[in-house]
Formats: sequence, C-alpha cells, structure tokens
Amino acid sequence: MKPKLYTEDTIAAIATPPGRGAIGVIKISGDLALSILKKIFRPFKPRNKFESHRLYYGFIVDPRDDKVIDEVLVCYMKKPKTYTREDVVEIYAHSGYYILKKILELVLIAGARPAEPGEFTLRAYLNGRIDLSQAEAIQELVSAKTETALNLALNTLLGKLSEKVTFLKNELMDILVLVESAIDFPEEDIEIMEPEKLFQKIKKKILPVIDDLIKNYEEGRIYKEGIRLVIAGKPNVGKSSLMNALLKEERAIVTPVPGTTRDFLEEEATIEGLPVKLIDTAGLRETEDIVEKIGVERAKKKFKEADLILFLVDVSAHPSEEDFRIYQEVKSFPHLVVLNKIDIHPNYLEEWKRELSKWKVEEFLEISVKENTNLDILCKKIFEKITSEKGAEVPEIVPNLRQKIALENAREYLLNALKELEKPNPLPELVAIEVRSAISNLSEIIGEVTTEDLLTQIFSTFCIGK
Ligand SMILES: Nc1nc2c(ncn2[C@@H]2O[C@H](COP(=O)(O)OP(=O)(O)OP(=O)(O)O)[C@@H](O)[C@H]2O)c(=O)[nH]1
Ligand SMILES: [Mg+2]
Repeated sequence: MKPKLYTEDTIAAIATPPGRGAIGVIKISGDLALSILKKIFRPFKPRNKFESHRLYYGFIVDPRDDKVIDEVLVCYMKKPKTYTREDVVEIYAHSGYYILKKILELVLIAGARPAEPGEFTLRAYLNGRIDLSQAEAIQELVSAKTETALNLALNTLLGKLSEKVTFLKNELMDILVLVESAIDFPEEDIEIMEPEKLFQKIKKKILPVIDDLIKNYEEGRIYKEGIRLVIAGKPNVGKSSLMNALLKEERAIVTPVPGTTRDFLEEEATIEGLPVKLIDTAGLRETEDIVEKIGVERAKKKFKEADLILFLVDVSAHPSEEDFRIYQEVKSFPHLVVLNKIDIHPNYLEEWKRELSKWKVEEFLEISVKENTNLDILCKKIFEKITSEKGAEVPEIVPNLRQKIALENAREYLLNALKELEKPNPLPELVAIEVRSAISNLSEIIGEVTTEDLLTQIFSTFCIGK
C-alpha cells in the first residue's frame, strides 16, 4: 500500500543549480516520460524508438511552432533500473536560467507537473529502491562539507545502518514469535517462552548494538553537523583577526579601534577536518553605545550555544579588570585561553602567566595572529578539546538525530521487557507489548513505519529536482 503522498503522475524539474553553467539538466520521472520526450525532442537522426540508458543527440523543439530551443543530449531510462524506479528521462541542455525554464515549460505543457522538493528521492523510497535512512543519507551526502561527513553519509547510503537495524529487528521478531506462542498456548508450560534465555539475548546481543549506535551519534555528530566555535574577549585583542586567519580570508573588519565589531559574525570553516561554524563577537565591555551594547548582549548569548569558546587576551597590554570579568562569563563553558600578540615587544607575557595562575587557569596557548605563530597548534588544540569530550575515533555508522531518538525509544521498551522477564512469572502479554513497540521504533528508522508528516518533514529539506 502506497501512502497518499505517492501519486501516479509524471513529475519534472530542473535538477541543476540556478544560474549559468556548462550544462543544465532537466529530469522527468513517471509513465509519461518517454511520450513527453517524443513531443519536444527532434533527434539528429530521425527515429521513433529510443533504447534505454543511451544518449541521443538532437534538438529541443517547441511543438507549437517547430522553433528550436536548444541543442541537447537526452537519455531515456526505462524502469526499474532508474533513480526513482519509474521511467526517467534526462535532458542535458546548455545551462542558462532562461533556456532551462523554457524547456521545463515545454515538458509541463506536454503532460508533466512540477516536482516538489525531494520528490524524486521520495519516489525512490516509496518504490522500495532505498529505505528512509538511505534517503536521508542522500541529503547528508549533498550537504557534506568535509571528507569525513561524506564518508559517513556514504556508509549510510550503502546500507550499513539499515543492515544493523534489520539485524536488530529480525532478532526481536524471533523473540516475539516465542513470546506470542506463550500467549497462544497458555496451558503449555510458561517455559515455552524460556524467559531467562530471552533476557540474556536482549541484554547481551541486542541492547549492546543499540547502545553503540546511540554512542556513535554522540561521538560522530560533530563530524556531520559541525561545531560552534565562539571567539570572545575584550575589544581590540584580535578576535576578528583570528577569525579571518582561521577562515583564510579577510571576512571580518579589522582596525586598531576598539569596538570595531559591533555585532556577531558567523562563517563556516573547516578545522582539522571538522566542519566549524566560527562566530566572531563584539568585544565585551561596558559601553554606552546602543548598537555595541546590543552586540555585547548577543555575544553573551552565543557563549551558551558554543561547543567551544576561544577566550582571547592581548599580551601587549597589562591584564585588566575587564579581561577578568569576561573570563568569569566564559569559564563555566568549554573554553580555551589564548594569549595573542606575542610578537609585540615589550609584551607582558610573564605578568599574564602570573595573572592566569591566580585565575586558576592551567592550560593556555600563546599565539600571534599577525605573524601566524602557533595557529597550527591552536587548530590541533581545538580539535583535541572537542574530540576529547566526544572520542577521537570517527565511528563507522552515525545515526542522525531522528534515528537516534528512535533508537533511544527502542531501548526504553527493551529495558521494560527485561524488567518483566526478570520476574518469577513474567507475563508474555506484557513482554510482547514492549518488544513490539521496540520493533516499531526500529522500523521507523528505515521507514517501514512512517507518517505522512514525517515524510513531508524529511523530504521538504531536499532541493527541488533531487
Ligand atoms: N602586532 C599584532 N597585532 C595584532 C595581532 N592580532 C591583531 N592585531 C591588531 O590588533 C588590532 C585589533 O584587531 P581586531 O582583530 O580588530 O580586534 P577585535 O578583538 O576584533 O576588536 P573589536 O572588534 O574591536 O572587539 C588590529 O590593528 C590588528 O591588526 C597580533 O597577533 N599581533
Ligand atoms: Mg572585531
């Protein structure tokens, strides 16, 4: 039974990003794909038959006035060996906003309707070519910003998460069969269920796999979603300079005037293979300037959302009350103390070290953004700090948040089942309810059990044409 989201009509979309490019691709999927192609494509060598999975050279022609629109290659792919498992046609045109729009218009007039975001992938899922976790992996693959994120997405796309989940589900199905036979034949000895055996199987064989996957989420999340790194400190210590250095571009305005950055700035970067959202903040100080004041408040808010705060001080100046006050704001969050401007002479490095020991700061790093001193060590330290809390090994299979929640739910139900099985006379009915609920949560991960809302939520994050 296909859900309501599945319709039999033929869909079409521009599959390449907007703007000018070498080629632009239009995708059509559904029963009408080939007949639409025949209406608007004039092959270079006249023909009426198109073989599957072959490229043909020719022209897109407006059937209303026979006017040639573009010179193209087209490919007809007969189901089921296609992305959607439906008949698919792809048109490789010259890429320009107007050309592609025009061709799509002809395709729509010829009988297709515009695809919704993610609808091609939705069909691949509804037609059973991929499961839901694999569909989500396609989105993760497209948005991967680092090699690790890419590999993680590929592992899921290739079915490694699905394999684990299917294993768990099958094991639980076996258990359910036993438990249900105990319900169906109550006159037989309760031993038919062998509670002790089931208890051990859930505890030793099933729960550890679930626990591992949940742990992998915690450890691997940073490689997929990235971390938030906030640069904090009083005005003029070099926060924006450091931001630019880590970004390797002149993004933030840098001047010798304290109070240059008046609001926070966010940019994406990669540090030691980790996707990082870098956040440069307004230097914290008491100020009467209303714009800067709001900036300072916003900076403080950013501290709470940070995975790590770089607390920056300027060693070309004496430690000040202001530095100390900001440190008080920062110290309850994960942070790293960074001493900047060690290139300036004379500097107050020794005085700073004494001061920091008074603040009970044990770990700090001396850098010069200007001379690029120790910035490589800083990057390594950032990586270590983040991964020491989450584990440095990249797990092979990292579920996403939705999948992790389903795993946690499954685990809850199995713990309930264990509690029942431990009793002197466990009730098979109760064990069955818990095991069934666990199975249903696992099925949600691969999308055997879903709701329309969930599917809409997942696929609406895809782009049109995917
Ligand atoms: N000598 C030296 N100067 C630096 C270094 N880092 C930054 N500066 C200079 O310090 C001044 C302030 O730098 P910014 O990056 O604007 O400092 P900020 O912390 O962003 O300042 P606000 O935005 O005002 O809070 C600029 O003139 C930078 O060129 C460094 O390592 N050595
Ligand atoms: Mg600044």
